[in-house]
Amino acid sequence: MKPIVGSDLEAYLARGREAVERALALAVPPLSSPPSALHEGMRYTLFLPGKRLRGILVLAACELLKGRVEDAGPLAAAVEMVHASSLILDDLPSMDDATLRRGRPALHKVAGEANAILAAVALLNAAYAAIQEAPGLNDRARVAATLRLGEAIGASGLTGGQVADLAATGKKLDLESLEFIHSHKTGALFIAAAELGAIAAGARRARESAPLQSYAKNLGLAFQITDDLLDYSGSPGTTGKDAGLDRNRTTFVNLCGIDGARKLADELIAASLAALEPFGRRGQTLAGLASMVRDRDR
Ligand code: GRG
Repeated sequence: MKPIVGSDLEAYLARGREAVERALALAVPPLSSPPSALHEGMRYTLFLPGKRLRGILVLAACELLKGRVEDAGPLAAAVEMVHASSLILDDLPSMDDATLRRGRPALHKVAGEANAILAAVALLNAAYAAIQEAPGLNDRARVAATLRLGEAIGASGLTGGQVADLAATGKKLDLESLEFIHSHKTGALFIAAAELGAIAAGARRARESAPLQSYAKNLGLAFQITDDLLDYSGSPGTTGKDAGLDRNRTTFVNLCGIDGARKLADELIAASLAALEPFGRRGQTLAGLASMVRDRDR
């Protein structure tokens, strides 16, 4: 599978980011709604510059399965709202105790902990509302998207992964336990993003969405490994996040070494590309996203 590369990839990602921003602007409740402090909090992290990778994945998966990209917009917005909610919660003093997010102070630093928690909860609800109000989806698709996103957020996804991660703080883990944590904490939302794109395209048969799930599963874990590599060697000026927050945790870098982690990420990216083979040339854009994850510096 040959990915789109260079300026074609850059242009594709820029168009994807713009489409996700437009969908978010439509989906997020108006700033004029009371109470203004809550609505400002909901927008703060959400509209700081993120890569929008998960939202782009929703749109690209829909496009791959010949759906209408505009039908997938509200689902891309829902996934990005869930992602922003998870970042706000993850940054709290009781979790990662991070000070910096997307290049700016974390929400709890500017709005206080209580307001940050409430903004995160309200973003989750806005995500579900976006699915219910999606104009291009039938009821069956809305139910499927709601269920899949709920699974990804809950005990068998982000929340379960986060609890396992917090419980492991200060402990030495083996590779299997580390993969369990991150396939839930990070990977689950990548898989849900690809599945929501497939749902927007009207895919019902496992034959269509199973390769996408396999692509997203491998991509999500590779993304986490590159995140660990950037936590180790990236600079806050480029990543927009605190560096070295992982020093009390087992990471792919301190477990496998830099070269070992790099090799594992490359293998997972190769597996994600292989999963796209059934789609032929149409898989080029998702292959491009995978190469971006492999080579990213932020
Ligand atoms: C109820 C939504 C919810 C979550 C509760 C807090 C929590 C459980 C889970 C934390 C999940 C989390 C933040 C995982 C880390 C994933 C990760 C590597 C994030 C960085 O993503 P990027 O680099 O960020 O794509 P941008 O800013 O570019 O979007």
